[in-house]
Parts: sequence; structure tokens; C-alpha cells
Amino acid sequence: MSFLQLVENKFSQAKESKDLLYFESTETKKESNGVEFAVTLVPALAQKPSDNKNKDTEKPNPFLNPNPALVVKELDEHLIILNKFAVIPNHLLIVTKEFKKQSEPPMPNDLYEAFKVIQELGPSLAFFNCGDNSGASQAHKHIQVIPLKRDSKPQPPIKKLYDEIHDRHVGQIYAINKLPFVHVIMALDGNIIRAANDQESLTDYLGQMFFGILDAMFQQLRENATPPTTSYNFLMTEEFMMLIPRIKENATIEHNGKSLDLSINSLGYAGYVLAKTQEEVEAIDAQDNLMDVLAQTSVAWNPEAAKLEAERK
Ligand code: B4P
Repeated sequence: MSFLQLVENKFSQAKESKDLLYFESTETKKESNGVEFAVTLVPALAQKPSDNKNKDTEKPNPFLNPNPALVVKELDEHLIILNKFAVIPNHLLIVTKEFKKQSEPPMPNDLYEAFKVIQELGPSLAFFNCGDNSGASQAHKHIQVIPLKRDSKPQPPIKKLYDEIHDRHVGQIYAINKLPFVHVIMALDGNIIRAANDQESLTDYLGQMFFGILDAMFQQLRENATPPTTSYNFLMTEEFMMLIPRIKENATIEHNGKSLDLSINSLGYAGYVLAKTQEEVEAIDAQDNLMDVLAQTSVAWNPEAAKLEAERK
């Protein structure tokens, strides 16, 4: 049985037995700076008790000894489990078997397992919400993977801007000028990945690439943020890695004289925005530019640093 079939079977069974809750959703689109954002409305989530994101409150850890009905596969140091609160069918989490902190970066072996899941699942996106301001609600280390629609464009919306990077070279780190916040993005080398036919070389390659862009992100932060933050969002597909440093979890949007808080996690920066009420959808749709909403929760480019950079060239 293929990995995808295994995941699909497990998902249907867990949904049937109600070990997994699947929430109906509707989607609208909104274009901003060349990215076609998908705004997903999930009314049932408004009823879900907020996952008390207060990190000081003691709460059970769902990823230590998880419900077997959700466990898709046991690996050496990780478990692949289904997201219990699924908006996207077959949404997976790669959790460490032993407790590790979500505020620590993904290690090369975490990246390897996530990358294998991407390869085996078909077009998909891995993401990691790291640190208090990143949108994470669980403190136990987990990388998430969502399958992308297997229709005409199986890519996250942000890929459109990545494709526009002029004269792109693998392994080089770029920033995209249509994104009004600090970020780093890098193309992975398909040749190296295909040639890496053992676990160790792919693990080393992914680790080197990740820690390379993490260094570059901290370099950008030193030039643009005071004080620097240690929270960030990480996106990875078979083609690229991207990091976005974060300074707060919620963006505030104004609509019809009301202020609404939107929780933003990695998916927001990939081009997927979550709304829990119709009012939120309307408020999102009424924004001039969703990039400015994302800029609220990330780090603005420092115009002085940009000027110095231009002078150096
Ligand atoms: P975190 O990194 O800690 O936080 P998150 O993805 O932002 O999800 P959160 O839990 O904060 O919920 P939110 O309202 O943002 O990830 C924890 C993950 O573990 C989540 O996927 C969570 O569902 C899952 N989980 C929690 N308890 C579990 C358990 N006992 N067993 C297995 N898994 C468990 O989002 C609510 C839902 O909408 C989430 O499923 C989220 O993934 C999804 N979602 C968020 N943005 C979306 C978007 N733009 N489009 C579609 N779906 C979206």
C-alpha cells in the first residue's frame, strides 16, 4: 500500500470513528501584490474552545502517547499522526517521540522526515510555527504537512512570487521585493536531492540549507529589528524553503467600525488565511492589501538598512 493510501485509509477510519473532527469549509480568493490568497472560512472553529494559547497554563500534551487511531506511521524518532482538527483532509503532523520544544529549530532529522512525507504524499507543503509569536498552540515539537490540491496548480499561492525571482540559482538566498516584511527564501537543488539516495546525505543537505537560511534570517533581523525576535514561520516544499521572522501572533483588522483579531501562522505567509466567521471573511476582503496585514505580525524592512545596502553596492 502506498503512503498516500495509508494516510487516506487512516483519515477515513478516524473520521468515521470520530477520533478525528473534520470541519466543513468554504473558500474565497483575494489578490494582493500578485499573490492569490485563499481565504478559508471554517464556521465550526468559532465554536471550538480556543486552544488556550496561554503558554503558562498546564494542559495535556496531545503528542506524547497520541491516540492510536490518529497514528499513521511510527519512525525511529518520530510519529506521523493525523491532525485531530482537520480542515484539510489528510493533514499530517510529524511529532518527535520524545518531548522536544517547539521553540527550538527543526533539526536535520526532523527536516528529513518532513521532506520524505512531502515526497511520498505528492504535492504538499510542510510548515513549522516556531516560538511564542509564530501562531503555534502546542509546545511539543511538530512539523505539519498539508497536501495541496491535486488540480491544475498544486503549489502554495506564494510560489507565484518565488517563480518571478529573476535569474534564480539553487542554494542562493533571496528576498522578494513584493513582500513588505523581512523574509528569506531559497531554491532547493533537485539534482542533489535526487542524487542523495541514502538518508544521511539528504539529512545533511536539508540541515545545511535550513541552517543557512536561518543564519541569513538572523542577519536580516540584526539589520531590521530591535529587539530581535526568536519566533518565525518556516515553509518547505520539494522546491524551496522560506523563513519569516514574527513579532506577534495576531493582526488587527478594522471593518465597519470594529476591530477584529486574526491569528496568523505559517499558512498565512504561504497565502492561506483562516477565518472563523463570515464577518472576518468580509473584513479580510475589504482590506486594501493582505500583505500589509501580514506585515503587522512580522518585521518591517528598515529603510535605513536598505539605504546602506544600496550605497554599499
Ligand atoms: P500549532 O502549530 O501549534 O498551531 P496551528 O497550526 O496554528 O493550529 P491551532 O491549534 O493553533 O489552531 P488554529 O485555530 O490556528 O499546531 C498544532 C496542530 O496540532 C494543529 O494542526 C492542531 O489542529 C493539531 N492538534 C491539536 N490537538 C491535537 C490532537 N489531540 N491530536 C492531533 N492533532 C492535534 O487552526 C485550527 C485548524 O485549522 C487547525 O487544524 C489548523 O491546522 C487549520 N488551519 C489553520 N489555518 C488554516 C488555513 N489557512 N486553511 C485551512 N486550515 C487552516
